[in-house]
Amino acid sequence: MTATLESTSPANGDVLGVVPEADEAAVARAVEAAKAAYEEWRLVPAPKRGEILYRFAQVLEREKAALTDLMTREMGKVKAEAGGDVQEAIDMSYYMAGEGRRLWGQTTPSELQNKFNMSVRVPVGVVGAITPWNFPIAIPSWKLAPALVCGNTVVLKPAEDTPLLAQRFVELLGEAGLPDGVVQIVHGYGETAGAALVRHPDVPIITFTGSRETGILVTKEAADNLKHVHLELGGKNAIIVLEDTDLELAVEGIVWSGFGTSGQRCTAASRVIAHAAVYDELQSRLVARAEKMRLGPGWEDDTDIGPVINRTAIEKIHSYTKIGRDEGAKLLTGGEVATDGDLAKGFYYRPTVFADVDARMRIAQEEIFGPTVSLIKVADFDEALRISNGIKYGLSSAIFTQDVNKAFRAMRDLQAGITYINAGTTGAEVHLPFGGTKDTGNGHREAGQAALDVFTEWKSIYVDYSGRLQRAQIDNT
Ligand code: UN1
Repeated sequence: MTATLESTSPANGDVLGVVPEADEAAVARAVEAAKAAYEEWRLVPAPKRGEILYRFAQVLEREKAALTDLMTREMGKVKAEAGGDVQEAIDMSYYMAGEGRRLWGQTTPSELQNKFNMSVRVPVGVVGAITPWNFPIAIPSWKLAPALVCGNTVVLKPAEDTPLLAQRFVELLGEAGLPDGVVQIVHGYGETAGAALVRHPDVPIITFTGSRETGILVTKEAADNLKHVHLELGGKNAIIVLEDTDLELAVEGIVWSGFGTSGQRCTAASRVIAHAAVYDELQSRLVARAEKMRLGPGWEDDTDIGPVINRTAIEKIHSYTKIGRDEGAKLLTGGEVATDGDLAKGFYYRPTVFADVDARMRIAQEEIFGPTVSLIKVADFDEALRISNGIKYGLSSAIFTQDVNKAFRAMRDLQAGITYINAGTTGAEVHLPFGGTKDTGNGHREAGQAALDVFTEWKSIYVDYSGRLQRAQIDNT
């Protein structure tokens, strides 16, 4: 009997479907099929590959409502955010479709007469893509759209919590005209299916979004085969609020980035660094807003916060509430699992705000991946910058201020891959590079033009039309 994986809703425990679970042999078969498909796919002209992505974007638009609904059930985020997740995939697919007619390289003069030099992008081969559950449609598109337009084939190992959405994603690629074999999907856990993919010698490149700890494991496993490894890992992103700012706007930004997707974004704002002059007022406004938020299933219109993904997640989030209290932070609101009525059937955590947080506390240093925001009071702008940077991650950052000088200093000095001025830490657009510094990654970026660098190798080509052997760097006269 083949093993299976059940998809259940974090909102109420409903069983949504069942998919086959891949063991090492199944992963090997998927890789073999993707490897066979590669020989033809890499020769399909890039504009034609792009046209398939264009059609895929159209298919996603057609399916947006159905995918949005499924996402509220399988992953749990609220309707508006689920629609946004699908929209990111639509945007990315249209964007990368256009790359089919660009994929620019360079031409440059030669040192020698009658010689032509250029560089072109070539695909890498079979891409192993390991994707998380928090953006179950958007993140597969961030990886697959550029990988495919560049001429790679893909084995996708989606998160075990959201297999049905990933399955739909791959089916729709087929509907858009992607030839059989070009994308393979394998379901399963990181320790089994994921590890088999990372170790497989015929997969020269792994792209992974997930935790810092797993990213390190992936890097180690991939090292023996000298694979390319592209990592998008955690964040401990801060919003700085200076004394000159529009406080209501800042609160809006904190609510959206701190509690949106129940805090389960790697770009989520889990720290707020506020100037002492506005700290008390900010604190009371934020608590008032948090306490008004309605928890519930994502598909209900008046839900503000959906469930978190599973039992392990809610236990981890709750353990940080205890850690925060033990460390001496002041719990202002939330800090508990919500169990009233039907909420008891799912994994709902109340939006949580800690005040009097010292920047060195664990709740201010470690990624919680839940609706928990820590408030840190500072005396001035320099201290705010120092604290914002004083973590091991470097994904997103934000500052609310009307002072243009400080805004420009923040743009320069915040150690992060993304900086927002007068907005929260979330909301990246697909045509700019996405990723972070320090332990958030390993120097690569996805999205934007930067994604092409992940999914291609540069090849330099020299064409000598002089009719004689010219030797670069050697005196020919
Ligand atoms: C993630 O949390 O892994 O900028 C990605 C944002 C989204 C993407 C987040 N567009 O918040």
